[in-house]
Amino acid sequence: MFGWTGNFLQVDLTRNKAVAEPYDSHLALSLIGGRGFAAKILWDKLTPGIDPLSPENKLVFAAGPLTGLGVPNSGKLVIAAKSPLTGGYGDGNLGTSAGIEMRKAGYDAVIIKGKAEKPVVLHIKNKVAEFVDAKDFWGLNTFDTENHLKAIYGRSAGVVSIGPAGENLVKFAIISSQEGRAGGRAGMGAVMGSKNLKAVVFEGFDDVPVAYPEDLKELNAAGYREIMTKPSYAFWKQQGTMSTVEWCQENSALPTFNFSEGVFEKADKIGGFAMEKIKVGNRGCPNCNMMCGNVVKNSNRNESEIDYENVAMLGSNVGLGNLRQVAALNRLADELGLDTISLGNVIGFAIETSQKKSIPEELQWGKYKETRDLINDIAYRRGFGKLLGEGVKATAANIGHESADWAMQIKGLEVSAYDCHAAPAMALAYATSSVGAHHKEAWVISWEVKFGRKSYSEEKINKVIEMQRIRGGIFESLAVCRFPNTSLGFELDWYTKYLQAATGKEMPFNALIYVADKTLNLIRAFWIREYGNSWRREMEIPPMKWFKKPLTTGPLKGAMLDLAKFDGMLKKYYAKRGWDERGIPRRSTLQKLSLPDVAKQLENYVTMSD
Ligand code: PTT
Ligand code: SF4
Repeated sequence: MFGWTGNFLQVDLTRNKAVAEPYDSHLALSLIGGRGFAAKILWDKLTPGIDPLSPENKLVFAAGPLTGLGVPNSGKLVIAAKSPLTGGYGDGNLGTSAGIEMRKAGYDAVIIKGKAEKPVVLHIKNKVAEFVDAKDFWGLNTFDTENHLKAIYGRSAGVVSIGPAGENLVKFAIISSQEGRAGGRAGMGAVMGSKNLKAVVFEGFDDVPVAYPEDLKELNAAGYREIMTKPSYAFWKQQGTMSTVEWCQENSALPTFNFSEGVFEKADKIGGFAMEKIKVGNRGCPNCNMMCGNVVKNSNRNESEIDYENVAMLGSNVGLGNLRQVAALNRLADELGLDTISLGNVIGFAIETSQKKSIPEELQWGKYKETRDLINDIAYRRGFGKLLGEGVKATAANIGHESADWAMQIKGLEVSAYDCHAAPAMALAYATSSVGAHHKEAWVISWEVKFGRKSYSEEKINKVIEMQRIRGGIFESLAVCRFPNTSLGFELDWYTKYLQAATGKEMPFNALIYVADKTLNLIRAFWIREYGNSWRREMEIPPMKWFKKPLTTGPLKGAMLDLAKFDGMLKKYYAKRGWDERGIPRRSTLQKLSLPDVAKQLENYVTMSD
């Protein structure tokens, strides 16, 4: 095989064993890699119904056929497992040299099961895996862990690690790399912590076999050049995702006061231009010439790498309008290994619940020190932070008082940073995302703003599906960053050329769409297998706040979603997907996608339609 190494590595932490598992070209061609491989591995190897924080869970690191080959923006790695936050499929996409080193070590994916008796670091150096005592690392934050490990193994080693949040099994703990890259919103860091696995160090020295190495080299150089010619390239390097603050403010979509409003009176203090004033550099993933991580000086006089989501969720959503302070909270979350999106949600929820006097804790909007202390309490599971560390859905269930209405989550995952009072298509994208309310698969809101916000039309459903296929299917399975395409307009046909040069196989765009549908249906089947007949459409209805409490300020004052219309839209979306009215794939759909065995197995867990 060219482009793929043809090997997975199976690691059992209980037995201190690591065994290579070859796989065939059929699997490579039918699911490509990254998310496709992760979904298939979890479907095949994970026992349904297991506790996500038990040794039975499988943590998968999966790269794609372009990883490690110098392709533009290909320094990404998919991390997946059954999510402790949602009980369904969870994954994240992390920018790290760890994926590149993993491939050079000879593996397209590493699958980790079991639980180490004592904390360990897994060190994979080419074909050899060793289990290193982590007593000197356990308790360290993610920055110190990685730096210490690089001092031992060298700066070129690829390291992923967890912080105290992952060790303490906070349900939205992430896995971190390179001081500012974070992945696995749905609690992948907690899964790693439950296995007593502090970090994985990858070192590889072999070349991945490539079908047409000279062609690939030329294409890579041409791709980097082409990216630099894109009209928005210069501004992207200036602000990265941060210009979204101003855009959301203009369009009443900036999450404010726990998604109660879409505009924030101090938005200009936390936006892209405010960021430029405190910016000291750019950072990012390997193999990227459009580095989007904005490095700024924070209020603790050290550096933070900030993105839009982090700033909106730890800024406007908790009422904080001081960017240096927001950046300091961002750095704290990175060090502790907490997902900033879920974190901003649980804090916003806690403040709103306190203001409504539904809890004894007294919390206020926009208080830096109070928020910082709460973040530490969440990571170390102290006081009220212990409950908040379970995620907003579980916290609301514990508190009661109708607080589920303002617990901003879908399928258990806290919503990303776009207010949807006036964005039905974006709400649909959240509702049907493969991991819970994440924007990664269909950032449809910018298209929706141009198209018209009020309608619940078929065009909107089609657009969500199109985006999910490209972003959630193709880019996640290639395990390549989507930003060159989605933010700068780097054309999709580059990727079919890269694939051909790397693998020698012609994979036209239509074939990639088929793989995308297959992957997304496999993930859907995973969720349904876990939930069985308790799965229902209501699980994909967004939080009631967006339907019951209109915006009270800004140009779209009075706007809110319509429940009956949204439900109708969701049903139509299911029909277009070939799913029944509950959102369960029909037998015929799975058969069309060459997943007859999945259909057969699913029948043991849920009543299916033809
Ligand atoms: C992603 C989610 C995002 S999406 C952001 S900002 W974004 C938050 N970043 C966090 C962070 O930082 N620190 C922290 N402690 N928690 C954080 N949680 C949030 O995590 C990320 C970039 C970004 S920045 C985005 S949109 C794009 N995402 C891609 C994707 O999903 N797939 C893909 N093929 N390409 C992508 N390119 C872009 O990558 P999750 P990263 Mg992340 C500090 O993983 O679980 O999906 O959560 O990986 O290396 O940091 O790159 O405005
Ligand atoms: Fe990473 Fe940003 Fe470059 Fe994408 S554009 S590869 S997220 S640094």
